[in-house]
Amino acid sequence: ITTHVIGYPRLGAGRELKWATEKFWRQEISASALQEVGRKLRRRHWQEQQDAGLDFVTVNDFSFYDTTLDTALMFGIVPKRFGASDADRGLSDYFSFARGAEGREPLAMTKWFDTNYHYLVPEIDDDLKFTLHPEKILGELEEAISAGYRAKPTLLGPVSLLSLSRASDPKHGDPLQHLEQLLPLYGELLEQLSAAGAEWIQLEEPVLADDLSAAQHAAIVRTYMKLGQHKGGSRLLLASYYGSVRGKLNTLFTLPIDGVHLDITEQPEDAVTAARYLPDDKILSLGLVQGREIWAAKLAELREIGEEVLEHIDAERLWLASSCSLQHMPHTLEHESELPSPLRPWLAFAKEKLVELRHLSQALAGSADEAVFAANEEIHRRRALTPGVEVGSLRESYQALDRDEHKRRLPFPQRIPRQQQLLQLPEFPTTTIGSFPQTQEVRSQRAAFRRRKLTAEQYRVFVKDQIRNCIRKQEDIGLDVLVHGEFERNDMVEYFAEGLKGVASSQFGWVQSYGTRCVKPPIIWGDIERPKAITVPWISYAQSLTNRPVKGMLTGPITILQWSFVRDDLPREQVAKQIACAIRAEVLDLERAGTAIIQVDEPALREGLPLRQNEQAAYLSWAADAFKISTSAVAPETQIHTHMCYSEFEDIFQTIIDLDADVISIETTRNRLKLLETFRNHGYPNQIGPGIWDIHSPWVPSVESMTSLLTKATGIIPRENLWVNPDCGLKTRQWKESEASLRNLVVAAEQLRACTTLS
Ligand code: THG
Ligand code: ZN
Repeated sequence: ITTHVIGYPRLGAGRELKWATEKFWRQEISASALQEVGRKLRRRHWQEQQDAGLDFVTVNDFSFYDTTLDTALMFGIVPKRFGASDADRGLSDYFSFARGAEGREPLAMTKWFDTNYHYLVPEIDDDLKFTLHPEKILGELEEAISAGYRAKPTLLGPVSLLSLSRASDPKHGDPLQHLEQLLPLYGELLEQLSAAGAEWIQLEEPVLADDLSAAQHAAIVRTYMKLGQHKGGSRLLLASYYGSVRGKLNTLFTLPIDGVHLDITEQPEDAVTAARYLPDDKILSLGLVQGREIWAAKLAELREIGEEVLEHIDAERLWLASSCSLQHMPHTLEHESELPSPLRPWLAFAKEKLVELRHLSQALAGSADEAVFAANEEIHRRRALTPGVEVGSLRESYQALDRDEHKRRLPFPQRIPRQQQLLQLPEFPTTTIGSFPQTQEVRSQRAAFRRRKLTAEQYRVFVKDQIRNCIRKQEDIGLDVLVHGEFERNDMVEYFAEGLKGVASSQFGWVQSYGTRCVKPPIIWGDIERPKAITVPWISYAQSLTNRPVKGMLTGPITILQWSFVRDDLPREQVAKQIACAIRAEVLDLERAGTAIIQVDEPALREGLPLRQNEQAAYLSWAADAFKISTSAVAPETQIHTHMCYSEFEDIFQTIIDLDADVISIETTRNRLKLLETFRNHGYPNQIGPGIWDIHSPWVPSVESMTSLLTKATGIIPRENLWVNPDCGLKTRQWKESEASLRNLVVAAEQLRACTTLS
């Protein structure tokens, strides 16, 4: 029984690649020094795979930024603005695709399937001539082979590569039309890998788990019929992941490839089906160890699946693997010393998953370490009984809530006049999204507090100082609805997680989000309880400084869920509702403390949408419920705001209406006012704050640019429903440009108010 992983985390357990890359960007180290860090990390990660007893190490899962970018460059997919495609680009050129350079926009970045990883979108010019640049993959293969590893190179397959790309000119539509031009280069690459000694080559086609279009389906068949002729002495493993391939096994099994990798974590019954029909000339790679969850495997269950599979195929044709690349989880538990004690044995990060694979393969080969299996069973038995995992009193209150408390007491048309009577806001009220610049000082004071160099009291005094300045500044600028500025928060999800029971934080559990940027997702392991108010002291303090309304600022339940590792012993829907109950309590505490406007942000609502259409309606329904549980307990006089930044709203529009927030602020500056038209066309009934300042750019928008956008907005949305705000938080901006921009924004709102004839 052969063992391998689809891919391994690449930044290093201490995020070494991040630190080195950022040093290179600041010109503190040379390109060759950065290359050396890359080499050492690859070597170390292969050694970890070998030490754990895997039969293959995976090669070319390494990247200095993103493997989709690497694959695009391998085939010369470079838009014209970057100049002629050139075989040996240096590292600086490489990073310019990701980060832009003088006069050159970077490639777009977007979410990678339904993970929290983001990839760079290859851009295909209409007249692009593909060219082969295999140096990276060949170099890494040579590196591994010469170091004595049994190396399995991997790369993204052509159908997924093209499906994830976009045409530079949108009129030229479907990038799949380039398949015929691209295939010969993939063929040539396979021949070169084969000549370089690759025993197996892994081609990744994650699109296989999507709802394939007829064209994609045909492209898969066409591609592998053709590539099967170019593999030389190598063998081809076609890898699917992020879900079941469902009805596509028949197709895959007729292709001239040598093995199929299936992610069976979603539908374990796929394993036996596949084994039963597996043609004699193929191997089956069973992705049974969770590649993107951090929970220790239930070894007995997986062993049983393996045993059933072995009733249909010989051990030589069975491979065991992670379901997908392990890049979506932290590197190792080894350095964690502050996890709550019962939690630790429940977890397995990437390095620990390798050991799970070894134990499974040994067991299936008849030499199980039974003590390990017994201990694993005991851990899972005890986990269910651990205090905090299931809290009876909480479960009862969640159940009780499920019935009828999802709705505001009055409909919007009756709420809004009451709110207005209380708030007395002018037409076109001005506000911001929540955060103000996190200066170096704010970051370093928080770091000092975390390292216990600052007492809690000293830190509190510091944050209050920041809040006071921020309120003064906003009053001076003339904004109508103020915010406290969020100086006490690091990452918004981590911040709330720290205030909740049933949620743990790791110390080093970083996961790559994109490039060198990482997140440290909280670990939701038990029933969620909010022992005391989280934000109320800060908001109350801010409100005590001014007569203008200060918004309470909260992160919504779906975003907290989406950006955490979630327990695997309760449906996500129920975890979402538990978080919602905690937010609901916080909302009520804020209201009790006199907060008239409470904003509950859901930037991740859209990204939680399942890939497959038949799962989408159920998700949208419970996601909307969770938001409504969070926000519906308040009096009709209390105004609920929400904010969403990524503007692919089309397919979730009814849900946005269903949220029934009194005011929604959205990003509209980049796609002009198209989004507002969408809101109008769907008959959006409540108030809207279209972002009129693109905070992602450092430019200060002029008054005219903003009045122009607002004037156009009044042609689409009734003026009494419009708010005036930037399109996102100001956390990453500087104070100087923020202040100048907000002053212009206030003037723009005043001009609109003065101009009563416009409509
Ligand atoms: N928070 C969380 N998840 C997220 C986002 C978030 N996922 C989606 C999206 N936003 C990802 N975007 C980013 C943007 C910036 C950073 C990470 C993800 C970032 N990270 C710092 C770094 O890697 O240096 C670490 C931050 C820290 O030290 O806390 O800048 O907003 N949860
Ligand atoms: Zn935003």
